[in-house]
Amino acid sequence: MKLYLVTSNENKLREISLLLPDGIELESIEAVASHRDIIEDSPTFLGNSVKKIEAYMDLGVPLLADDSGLVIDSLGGFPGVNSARFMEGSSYFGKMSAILDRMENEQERTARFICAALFYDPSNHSLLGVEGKVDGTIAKGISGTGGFGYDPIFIPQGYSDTFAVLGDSVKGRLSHRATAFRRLFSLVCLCNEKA
Ligand code: ITT
Repeated sequence: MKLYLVTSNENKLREISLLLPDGIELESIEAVASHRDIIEDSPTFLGNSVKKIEAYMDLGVPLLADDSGLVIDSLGGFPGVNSARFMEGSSYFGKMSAILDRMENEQERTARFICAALFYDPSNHSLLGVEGKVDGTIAKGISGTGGFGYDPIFIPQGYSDTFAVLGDSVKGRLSHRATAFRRLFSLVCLCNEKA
């Protein structure tokens, strides 16, 4: 079965491609349709994920979507659903520096990445949704070159380096996205077997 991921973020496509079970292939939606602007103004990750699916439902192909972000407790959940739009146009180095400045004297550094993942089956118009999360803390500085986005400031629980230092093998085991899509793929396979 071929699934189409609604994203313009190549890093998501790469990370999810590493998780595919036998029998499932993945392509970017932009391989079969031109880019469509999606207004991600829902207050929840799930709500924004639904908007991504709705934007391409008319194509009649099986779709996947991922809405995700970094939630920092001492900043009241910021940047949360606004993780991509916060300081839009600035580099991630600039965004991470701004966050670290805001947390300069903060001892409470707990945070988590959250991912709401959805599968849309056009044969019966059904949606399957799951959420994945990974707990951790915000580092005191920016380090590492792996991953993307806020990976250079996020230290997953049980480790002392950031996701960007730890690299794909650790991130692929622990991350919010890996947890969500492993669950989602097992549900999709289960539904396929029963169909
Ligand atoms: P699409 O909407 O096109 O899928 P996007 O990058 O805009 O791509 P989101 O709307 O889900 O995706 O925003 C997620 C943002 O949260 C993303 O741009 C990063 O800033 C951050 N983020 C999400 N997952 C992350 C991860 O695994 N590592 C680091 N940062 C992440």
